[in-house]
Amino acid sequence: MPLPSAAQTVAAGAQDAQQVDVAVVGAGFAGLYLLIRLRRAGFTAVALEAADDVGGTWYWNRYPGARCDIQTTDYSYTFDPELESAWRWSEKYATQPEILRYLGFVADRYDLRRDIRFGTKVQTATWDEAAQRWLLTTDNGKPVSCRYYIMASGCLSAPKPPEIDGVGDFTGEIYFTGRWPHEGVELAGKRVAVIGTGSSGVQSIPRIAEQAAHLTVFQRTPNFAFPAHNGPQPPDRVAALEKDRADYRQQARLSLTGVPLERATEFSWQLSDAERRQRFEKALAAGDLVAMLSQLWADQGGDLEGNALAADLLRERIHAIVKDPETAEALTPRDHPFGSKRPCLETDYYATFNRPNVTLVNLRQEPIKRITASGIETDRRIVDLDVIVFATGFDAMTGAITAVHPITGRDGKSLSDVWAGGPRTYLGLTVAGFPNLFMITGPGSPSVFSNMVVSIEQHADWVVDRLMAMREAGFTAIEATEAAQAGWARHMADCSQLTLHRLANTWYTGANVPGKAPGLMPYPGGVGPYRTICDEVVSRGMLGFNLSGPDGAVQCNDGEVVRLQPDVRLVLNMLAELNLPPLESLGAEGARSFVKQFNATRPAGRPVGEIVDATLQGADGPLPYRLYRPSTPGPHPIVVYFHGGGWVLGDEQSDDPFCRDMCRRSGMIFVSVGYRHAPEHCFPAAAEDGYAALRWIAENAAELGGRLDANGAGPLLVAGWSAGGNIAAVTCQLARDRGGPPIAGQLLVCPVTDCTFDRPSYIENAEGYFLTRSLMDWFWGHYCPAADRTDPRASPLRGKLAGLPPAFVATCEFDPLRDEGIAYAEAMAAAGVPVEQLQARGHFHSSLMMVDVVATGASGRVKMAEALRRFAGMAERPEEAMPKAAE
Ligand code: NA7
Repeated sequence: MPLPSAAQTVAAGAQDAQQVDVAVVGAGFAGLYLLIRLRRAGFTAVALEAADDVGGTWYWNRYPGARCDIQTTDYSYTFDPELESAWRWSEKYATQPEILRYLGFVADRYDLRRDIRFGTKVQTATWDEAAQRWLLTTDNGKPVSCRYYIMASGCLSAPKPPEIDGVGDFTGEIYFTGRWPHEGVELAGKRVAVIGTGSSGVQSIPRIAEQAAHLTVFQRTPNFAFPAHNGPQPPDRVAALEKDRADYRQQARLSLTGVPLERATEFSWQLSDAERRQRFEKALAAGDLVAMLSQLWADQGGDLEGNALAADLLRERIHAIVKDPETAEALTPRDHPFGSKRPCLETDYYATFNRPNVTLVNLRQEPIKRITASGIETDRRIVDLDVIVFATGFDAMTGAITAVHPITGRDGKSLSDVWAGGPRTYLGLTVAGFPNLFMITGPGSPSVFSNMVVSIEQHADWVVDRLMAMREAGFTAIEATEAAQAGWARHMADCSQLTLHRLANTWYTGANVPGKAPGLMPYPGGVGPYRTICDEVVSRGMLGFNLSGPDGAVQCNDGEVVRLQPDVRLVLNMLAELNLPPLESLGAEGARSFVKQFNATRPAGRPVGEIVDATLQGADGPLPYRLYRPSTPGPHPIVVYFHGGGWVLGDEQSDDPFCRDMCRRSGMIFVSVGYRHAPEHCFPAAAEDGYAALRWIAENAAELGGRLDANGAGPLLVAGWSAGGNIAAVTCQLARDRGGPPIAGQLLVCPVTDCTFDRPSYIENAEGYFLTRSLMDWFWGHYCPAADRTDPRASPLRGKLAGLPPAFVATCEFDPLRDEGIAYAEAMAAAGVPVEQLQARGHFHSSLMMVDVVATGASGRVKMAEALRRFAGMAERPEEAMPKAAE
């Protein structure tokens, strides 16, 4: 007899199943809110919860000292103002019992328990393609047949196995912080070990030390921790909330972390030591994770140098508290940037190590060999114990979803298999191949990088709103497309470039679980941007989703929701919000003063060795220039630099941050030339000034600090951006044709190389990304009469290209000038010129110039600096030029 097919088995199982529209796993913050929303939207729903009561993470994590570490003002539901006034938190950081009471209060207030099956674990979840429903089998009671299946199972709910030999041999008591006994644990008079110093360890260690006869802490990696200063809710935070509750909550929703705190805008190098210390002390006094992670200086999160300044201050504090220097040093994190691993809020944590009944064992020096019947044996000692507490963490993000039960999607695909190489999701909410399955705060969503409650509400709202819209439109199935999912993975990777998370082994990246595929799992782009992206998916016709219904109804608007680099997206959104008139409508003077004002708002460039403002001899009189000298000992090669601005705007100072950055990275002198502008000085004034400036700089190289070779001439290079790239390219052609001086290399960044507007990049990007077709038309109109535009001094692509210096050509994807830049690179290569290209994905015309604003452009500048050094015959980058930012 043939075996029944999977579909037949599912169909048979469905017959006696509990039938609901939606099944939810979990009755924590997410599950409870989902039930409220689903019920209000008129869906039948059931929540399946393994525990005997509501609470989720707060049901299980009952260890001594367990508290939230986002302030309770913010760690609360916000969907119902009446609920907000009905509940008062007693502390700034509530204890686990109080949070559990809160969730119980919510469950009662909205009468949720009647829709929750407690003590029930889902054992399998299988998509029934024919019925377009999920069938869930459980370990307790009927299976469940549902149209939609929502995992609200939390990010940190699958405890990690201890991974230490001999656990089973231990004859004393063993506890996990994440599964702490409800009746509590008697520790008085006992010899206790805590393994692990993450948040759970840091919170529980001081409390356990107060009770135990002796506490031995086994630490593998020290964490950054700073005081919680718990107590009553801070009056200023409460006042800010009460002043305008709706506005406060809205600010939280639009913020990066889900907590409405202003982020620091000044960079570390703009502050004195004393100012930095003052900011640090203020954040320390605030006792707030988000404040310490975002209010010191703008470069603390994404730049190693800026980060190290914060880390040093935190390290100093540990040594000030802990009396034994060896213990203090062992507790001092030195192997990861601050914030790259989840920092902890502490109450008496460091002081606890001054107690006579507390010992720290540094597992980096003496790893655990095994657990024995009587205790723990390391390389150096045997510690006899009555109790071992594992504070060793969780199989985070994915563990809660895949380890719970097999999930089988379309065509029998297993979610564990699909995620074998790391989680793949669209928006962290859905997975291609798994129709009608949603995750709340899943991998790929802001989740643990945010105030979870804010993220949970956003997710639940988005999902339930979608289900309502589908019901309205007659669709019964929704599934992410592969293209959208792949795009999301790219966007995640782009966002993670802006952080330092890749430099730490953490549960954020799966590194805490042996064998787990590495990769940053939470979405690092911030809750506000994330929310706008989710909304954009909807406003663009459910972009990246396949919707289907009975009778063959189908809708699929496939595509990637974010193709821009994340910081480019923010910059462009910000510019769009300013609703500026087009530059070309301001007239040349108006546009110039706008650019001046705009540039004044940029972060000041980083310090270089020296800056000199002086004049040089142009084609028809003196021209101003600004020289940037590296702080490394000279002489240095010189780069003659031409700024951007369409031959009309800008000056020798307008690309200041770029010149500073490139001077530091390349270890070369940059001389930014103030060539003459149109319409006062039309073609070929700028081009001729470019060549004249090159000659003058070559002749005066020694005085400028330039390196000279045996022939008395050092490597001289040219570079330029946009119209300046045009001048740089033309200068190379003129130098070749007019007898020098020799040029060692040319760096052309988004250069204008041709006068036609018919390449695809002009069409695709005609309107969108600040530099528009109309603006280019205006620039050309000012600079060059139509009859002259094909002159190679205006359109170098039309000139002879053989014999030009080696080139590095950078182009940006969302730039009208993209294709002519690529065409120039290809044409030079075809003419035998050594050419390197950078085609910057997700960037716009100004990206590579916006130093410290578009941080994702830094990796491009690293490549440019390397190319310049190669052109100049310099092999190694000097220390100062090493990338310090997020590349
Ligand atoms: P964490 O933050 O993952 O901390 C676990 C700790 O346990 C951490 O110090 C680990 O060291 C340590 N650990 C894990 N496995 C071992 C083994 N095998 N041997 C020795 N030490 C080990 O979990 P928490 O429960 O503290 O906090 C989780 C989150 O909950 C927290 O971040 C907040 O978001 C709330 P490692 O660092 O891996 O070297």
